[in-house]
Amino acid sequence: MTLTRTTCPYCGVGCGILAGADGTIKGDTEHPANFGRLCSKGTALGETLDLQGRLLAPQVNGCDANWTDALDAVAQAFSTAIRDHGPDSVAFYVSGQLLTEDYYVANKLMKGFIGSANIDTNSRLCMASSVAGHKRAFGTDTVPGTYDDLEHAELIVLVGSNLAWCHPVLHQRIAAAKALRPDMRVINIDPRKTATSALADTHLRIVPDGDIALFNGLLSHLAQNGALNERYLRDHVSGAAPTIAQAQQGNPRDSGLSQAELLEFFNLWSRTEKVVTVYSQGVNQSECGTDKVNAILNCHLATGRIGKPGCGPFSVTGQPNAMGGREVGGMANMLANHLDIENPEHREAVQTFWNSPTIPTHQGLKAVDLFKGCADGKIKALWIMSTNPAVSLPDADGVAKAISNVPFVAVSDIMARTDTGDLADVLLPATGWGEKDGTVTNSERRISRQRAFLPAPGEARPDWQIICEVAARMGWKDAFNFATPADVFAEYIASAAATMTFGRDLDLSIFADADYAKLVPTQWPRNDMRFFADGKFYHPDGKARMLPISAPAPRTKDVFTLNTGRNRDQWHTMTRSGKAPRLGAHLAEPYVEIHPKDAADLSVSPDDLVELLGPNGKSVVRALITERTAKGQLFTPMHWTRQQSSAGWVNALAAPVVDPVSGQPASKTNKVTARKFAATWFGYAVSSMPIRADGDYAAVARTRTGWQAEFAGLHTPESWEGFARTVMDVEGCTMSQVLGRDGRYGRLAFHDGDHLTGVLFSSPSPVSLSRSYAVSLIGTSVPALRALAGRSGADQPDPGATICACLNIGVNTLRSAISAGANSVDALGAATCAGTNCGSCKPELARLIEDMRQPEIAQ
Ligand SMILES: Nc1nc2c(c(=O)[nH]1)N[C@H]1C(S)=C(S)[C@@H](COP(=O)(O)OP(=O)(O)OC[C@H]3O[C@@H](n4cnc5c(=O)[nH]c(N)nc54)[C@H](O)[C@@H]3O)O[C@H]1N2
Ligand SMILES: Nc1nc2c(c(=O)[nH]1)N[C@H]1C(S)=C(S)[C@@H](COP(=O)(O)OP(=O)(O)OC[C@H]3O[C@@H](n4cnc5c(=O)[nH]c(N)nc54)[C@H](O)[C@@H]3O)O[C@H]1N2
Ligand code: SF4
Ligand SMILES: [Mo]
Repeated sequence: MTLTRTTCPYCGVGCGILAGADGTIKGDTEHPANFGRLCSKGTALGETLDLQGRLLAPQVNGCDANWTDALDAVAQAFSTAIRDHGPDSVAFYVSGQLLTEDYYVANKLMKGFIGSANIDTNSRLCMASSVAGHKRAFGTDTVPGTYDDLEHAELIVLVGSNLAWCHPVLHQRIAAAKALRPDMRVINIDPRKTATSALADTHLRIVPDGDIALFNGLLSHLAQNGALNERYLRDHVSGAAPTIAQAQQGNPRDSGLSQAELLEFFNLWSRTEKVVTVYSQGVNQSECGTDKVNAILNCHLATGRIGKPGCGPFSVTGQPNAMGGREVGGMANMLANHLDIENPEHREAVQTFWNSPTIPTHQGLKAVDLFKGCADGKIKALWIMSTNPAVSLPDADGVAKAISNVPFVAVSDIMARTDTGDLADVLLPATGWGEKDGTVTNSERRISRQRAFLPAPGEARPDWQIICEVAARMGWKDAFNFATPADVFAEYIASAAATMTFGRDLDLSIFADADYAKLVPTQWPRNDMRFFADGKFYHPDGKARMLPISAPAPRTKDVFTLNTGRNRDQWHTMTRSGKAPRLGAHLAEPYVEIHPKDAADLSVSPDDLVELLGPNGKSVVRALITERTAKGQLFTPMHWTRQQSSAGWVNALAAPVVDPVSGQPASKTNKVTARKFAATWFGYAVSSMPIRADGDYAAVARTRTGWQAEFAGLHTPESWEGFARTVMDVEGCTMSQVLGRDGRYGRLAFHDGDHLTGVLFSSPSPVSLSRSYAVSLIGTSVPALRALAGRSGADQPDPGATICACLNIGVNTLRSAISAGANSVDALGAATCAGTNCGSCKPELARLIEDMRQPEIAQ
């Protein structure tokens, strides 16, 4: 089997992968991001490559169409809107999951040819505050850090980052470095205790948005204790005095930490030269996200701890090409190549290079405003590519309505059914990972190739090609006459060279003569060059800027603060990761982490459902009672959509509150109320066929034998058979059932010939039976009565929810091994093999051991 060298399509770590057409996936030992390591999501990529559910042909108004008709429809709708209402009446909403080549042509088409800056991206929900903070401090959006710095640091501060789940290979690299150098310190700053906290020496549980109070406190401590780098400040930084004065006005206790915790942190930071501060969405996704970024940068600038090995601020990117999108300028407030729309010289240089008829003179609509523009009727034609805004934007139901309000909507996706695709007039089938060629830039500015190792399925085409086809039909054939992604890449590199006269950081000259086919992972500007090593920044005076920042007023506590984020084994709206049975088995339902005292106040017991109510919508999710979340705070994952759940998409609850500087939504601090969901019945179904997510509460997940679903409702269905037939495809199957006398209990089994194809269990209380055992019965010739008994036979111990996704090891198996004396992660690995493949579950193994030592849930 030939293996192709490519790059993982998930997170911004950008791991190298060797992939084969038979689904073989191996970590690339030669890739400098991962040196052969992979996490659970990367390892399971082979299970996501099947064509089930794929969009294989264009669709116009819900019917299969040919490419000519579909592309004509898009070009015509856009051209007509521009003719009748001007260029600002159209918009593209794109994604950090597009490849650089796709991004480059989309940006070129919108800004240089349509003449509007209405192209924004899901990076607005992700990296916008970091971009804005970098620009304010450095004069440009430069990420100075490298992964190597993490391994050479003496102190790593993880702020608002669940690295163990979201950048698992970086987490593994830090864990390995710490094992070699036990003196290395790791501090985790997060209102919630996470899997990442297990790696940390100290978890600082700040209040939500307590970061500024904390870092202002640190700055003022550094100033008070003679720990500033006066020389560095004099030569390379402006704004120090007013910034320090402002910081001294604040009260670090507003961070929610005790005096002792503060002092310990301040002293450790102050005396440790090599500090890397890693930050992510707990910083960016906030009403004061940009200010949080600058509060962190202020401390690094004040001590000159930047531009040197083993130290510096490090904003880790989420998506595989979040960085590439920033580089090409695919955001509504950027031009191209890190240049500014407002600068006439920049505009002229870009327009000249593109030889384009026009160039926008003002910024376009940022994501949240863009969808407001759709709701208001300002946007007449919208094209969404490689993102699922009807799920991922705040006020998701309002956004879905806004999209429906646009007269013409095109969606490019790889899947036939997504919550956003369901609203499109034209669906354009894109080739997905493994089928397309291009480049991505990871968190440390390293550009790597994604290479195809599978044929394009059906009629799918690469995104860059679809965009160029539309551009040609709109009259700009010559400017979009690219034959291959290598041609697009070459033009992009040339465009960066043509605009280098402005002395910006984006120097891609190392790629000028690159052989695209053989391109090896390469950092810009050069593998051995460190940004800011010479103390030169990109403001006109060559200095960096410290910015006076004030902390937000402490929050009122009348409602719950709903924090949202990610699970270890799912990727965003689950269109790909949701296909892998072993990933679905980790956490199979949408849930809310709730503190035991809050649960008690709401009379919520384990396994109950909780209804969350926000200003614009509500959601129903399973209770996960835990002290990991603080009292008054809740946490819910962002992954569930209308496709797999009936009430689990959490952004329905969110108000579109944004950071005023960056326009990034504050996804971590939604204001909600909560109550017990008064279910009168609960159900659990397994089937070899897809199950529909119908009813007041439903959550469907893949299993290794098909699908499973959890159900609950406010009104008990009149007939369990009727309900089973609504949600499962059991036409033509024989049915066996056991019903309770009052109709409140039901157990139904459906056989196709001898084979069990579906089972439904229902009862007035949460259904307690071994899920993994029920799953194992599907497709077997188990007799109905045995299937309906629902208990795991003595010869079939129930392994419980999967913790180790690679080797399929469940929580019950692990608990037994811990009870039998396996009291360390290594011992547990030796006893059960858990954690011995990719290692992504090691933090959870550690947590499990800790939990069993000291019961976590207070009674
Ligand atoms: N498994 C998995 N990995 C992923 C992704 C995925 O979908 N699944 N997505 C990728 C993408 S696009 C992104 S952007 C990254 C995101 O990666 P992360 O930012 O690490 O992940 P999140 O879970 O969004 O949030 C991180 C943490 O911020 C904390 N937090 C909330 N409020 C605050 C606060 O006020 N201050 C501080 N200091 N912390 C706070 C949350 O409790 C949470 O633990 O992950 C990437 N990796
Ligand atoms: N509440 C809450 N909301 C959040 C966040 C949060 O922490 N909390 N995080 C935010 C962040 S950081 C992010 S990055 C966003 C992510 O949110 P989205 O970008 O909306 O989520 P994805 O599921 O990654 O959507 C990608 C889509 O592109 C499709 N796709 C995959 N490959 C290709 C391809 O090659 N071509 C095309 N055309 N399509 C493809 C997929 O099938 C899928 O439909 O969510 C944001 N929303
Ligand atoms: S850490 Fe995991 S998800 Fe991220 S790039 Fe590496 S293998 Fe992919
Ligand atoms: Mo993201």
